[in-house]
Amino acid sequence: MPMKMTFRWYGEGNDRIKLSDIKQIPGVDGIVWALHYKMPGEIWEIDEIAKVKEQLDEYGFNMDVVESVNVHDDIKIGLPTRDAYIENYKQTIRNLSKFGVKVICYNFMPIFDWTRSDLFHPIGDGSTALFYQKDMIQNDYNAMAKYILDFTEKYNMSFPGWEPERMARLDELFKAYEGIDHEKLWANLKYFLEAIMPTCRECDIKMAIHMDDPPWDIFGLPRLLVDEPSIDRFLRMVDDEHNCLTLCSGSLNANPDNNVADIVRKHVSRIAFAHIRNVKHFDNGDFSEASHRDCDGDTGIIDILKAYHDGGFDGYIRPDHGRHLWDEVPGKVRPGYGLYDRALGIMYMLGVWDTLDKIGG
Ligand code: DNO
Repeated sequence: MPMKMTFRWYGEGNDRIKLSDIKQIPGVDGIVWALHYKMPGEIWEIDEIAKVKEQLDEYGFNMDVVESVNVHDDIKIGLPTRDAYIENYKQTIRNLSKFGVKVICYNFMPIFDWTRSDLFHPIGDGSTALFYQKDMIQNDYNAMAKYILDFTEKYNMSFPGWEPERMARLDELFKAYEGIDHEKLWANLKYFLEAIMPTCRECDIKMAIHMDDPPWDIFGLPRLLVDEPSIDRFLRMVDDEHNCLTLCSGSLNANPDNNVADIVRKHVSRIAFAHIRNVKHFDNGDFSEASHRDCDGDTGIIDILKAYHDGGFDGYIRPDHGRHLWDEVPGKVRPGYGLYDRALGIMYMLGVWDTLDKIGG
């Protein structure tokens, strides 16, 4: 069983889930972690990383994958100040490598990370899930940001990529991105990657870009990693084994035209990190997240796992957003990141994987 199962954890005091709970989920060797209190552009210091290592060591988890070393807006916009932030990023890479980190998951989405219109949408079985109502995410970015920020404030939590300090100056940020079209954003991504690749090689760390979620432009902001041709372009643009993907099945498949299994078959050697999430589509373009079970959504989870298996995938994998089950009500759970449905997702994924191992596919 070459692929390495992981579980995302938001850190002590920042996640109600305990490492001792995660330890009881079969097959999990590594924790996907981050210093969530860091602002984009800040250096992650050795002593801060060491603290997390100590916590993970106590349970025998590896810290090979970091998720959300966020890229400063000045780098995405291509301002002259970007070089200083890139130097900081390189220092963070060096510091992480001292602890054996192998993969950094990041994104290059302007202003917003993942975007949803309802964080606790009832899906008919008593549970709730993240939901995207297309007509609500068209023009009014302030209304959408307010919905998310009211939530984080009410329940005293922060989401990576939704730092209140950045969100407080949204109009200013939108102004700064004026004139940044797809081609400029591609050029700025290339500049960033070419600048950090030598450090990645030296430290043997793979940069694994997360797909844009949802995979289309929102609020007039360009989004790049949206489909197979854009992924092809990205990998060709910086053709280095340290320039990799976090292939997020649910982000891509929010567009039903994207066939994630085909993309896995084509690029398995450049996928450092697999996010497995299932999505259910509605005719009007809305989508809901679903359990990991293949038939509960439209993403083709079994085909995707089989594509990884056939390709001899030996990278890291994790269940992505789950539903909120049982006592996981607002305030008691991070949206999409409860314990139960992600644990069920792991059992489903391992069930498929072990079967393929044992009887072949
Ligand atoms: C969604 C996550 C993303 C991801 C970032 C990485 O839940 O998969 O927010 O962590 O885009 O930078």
